[in-house]
Amino acid sequence: MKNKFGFAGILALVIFQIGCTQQPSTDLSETAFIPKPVSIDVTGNSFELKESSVIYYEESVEGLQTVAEYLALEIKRTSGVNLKVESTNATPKKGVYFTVVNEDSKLDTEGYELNIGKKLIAIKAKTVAGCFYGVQTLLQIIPEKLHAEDPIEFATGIIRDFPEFGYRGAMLDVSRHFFNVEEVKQFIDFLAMYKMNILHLHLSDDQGWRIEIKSWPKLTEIGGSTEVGGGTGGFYTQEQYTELVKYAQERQITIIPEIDMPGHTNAALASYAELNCDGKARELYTGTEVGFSTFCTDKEITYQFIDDVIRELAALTPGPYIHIGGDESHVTAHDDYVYFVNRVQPIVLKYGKKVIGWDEIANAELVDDATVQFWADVENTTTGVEKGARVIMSPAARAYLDMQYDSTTHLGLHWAGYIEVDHGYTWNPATLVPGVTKENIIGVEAPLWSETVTNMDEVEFLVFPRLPGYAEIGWTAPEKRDWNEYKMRLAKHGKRFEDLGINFYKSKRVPWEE
Ligand code: NGO
Repeated sequence: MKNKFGFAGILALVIFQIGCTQQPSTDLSETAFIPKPVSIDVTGNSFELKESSVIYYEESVEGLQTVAEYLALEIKRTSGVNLKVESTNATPKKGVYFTVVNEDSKLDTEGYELNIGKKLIAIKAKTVAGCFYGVQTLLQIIPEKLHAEDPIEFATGIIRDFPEFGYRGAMLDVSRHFFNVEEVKQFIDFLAMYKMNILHLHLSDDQGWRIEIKSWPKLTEIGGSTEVGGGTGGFYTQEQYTELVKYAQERQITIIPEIDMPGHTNAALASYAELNCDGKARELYTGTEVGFSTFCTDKEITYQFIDDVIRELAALTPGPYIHIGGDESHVTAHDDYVYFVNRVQPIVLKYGKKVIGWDEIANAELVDDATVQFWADVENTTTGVEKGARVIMSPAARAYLDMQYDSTTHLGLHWAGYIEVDHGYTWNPATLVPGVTKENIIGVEAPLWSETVTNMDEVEFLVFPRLPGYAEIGWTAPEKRDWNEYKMRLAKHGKRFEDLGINFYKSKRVPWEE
């Protein structure tokens, strides 16, 4: 019998059906992963997470429970579903399973394999960090916000993945404008979503000293009391700072504290008269000029002070690095600058940490294991490499999150140029600076300076959507990156930003999905 709707009718009905029901994708390669994974094998089925599903983690692996619980919390946040988390000593048949293996030589220390089967999602890695990145990949498969009636479905397949660079970071300047503990935690969450593993905190500058130093209390009492524009400023107590360090650690992020010196030190110079060559305390400063302040490099008290600060800071820092700044010391004589940096580096080593400094520190003798952070001066950076230093790539003209997108977006500065989303993405750290190659580079960092940024809404506008691009530059090999392909993936993250309540810049160069 002939169907009364005819062929066209059936076709219309089918199209209507597809349009109405949200068909889950069974093609894992359709997911807009950022950063782009190394390999995706599609197996064409789907896995459904149910209320009864259990998240298992391999017993007796330190830190793995935290990762399993993180996944449970994220599932709860996005879908409202409360999943059980349990340890096990055998591979389960269904649910989600985390395991840390030694034998898979192809997985690098931070790599992972995410195997989504019809009944079991298995995440294995050599380290807990690898498992955490597997979670971030998994979370990108489901929408940011699910309705109670929506199934939590994942297309099946196998993703094997590892990063290009071991150092993938962003910096937050909490000195020019202060950001409190909750705000910094939010920033940490942004980094975690995109598998970044470093948060560099710029803790001191002319306008504010933001970390409690118990042996020099006036640093925060006086030096922390204001900020750009004359607001009330603020600082972290050592307990609060420790809380931040732990919050970051749980997300596989290392905090690198920076005390900028010998320039950019007006807040300290206002707190203690004896740190000035003339013995007179400076006025607090709430403007945005740079390069006018300096520690007194030929007074012994200066080095006693720095020893105390670094001793206390090192005790709060489980990570390997302390950043000593060193940029724009325009009123320190060259020889004094070199003498100063030569004296400060051994103090960092004495307290068991490695030195990082802005590219200017390459003018001094560099201690073993020193790292220079390239931001502006190519010659400084190549000098650093010649002296055996490793390099962090933070080119201002490409990677500064505080540069304006274009002349019509008002937040930010433009001394290094405008950085539209494509301009921030289309560069290769290993070829940008002649004489600085992949072997010299430990990774990429995108700094957010806060002269113009006063609250999280403004932070978000400058950070998104550029941050995912810097995360991808750090994670994905350059031959696998292409702007025209990336922008399509980024476009799909717009909905995610909206669901997270992120105030992002809707660049016209990205075909955002409605
Ligand atoms: C420069 C300067 C900072 C400014 C920033 C603004 C470095 C390393 N020192 O970068 O003090 O805040 O530019 O973009």
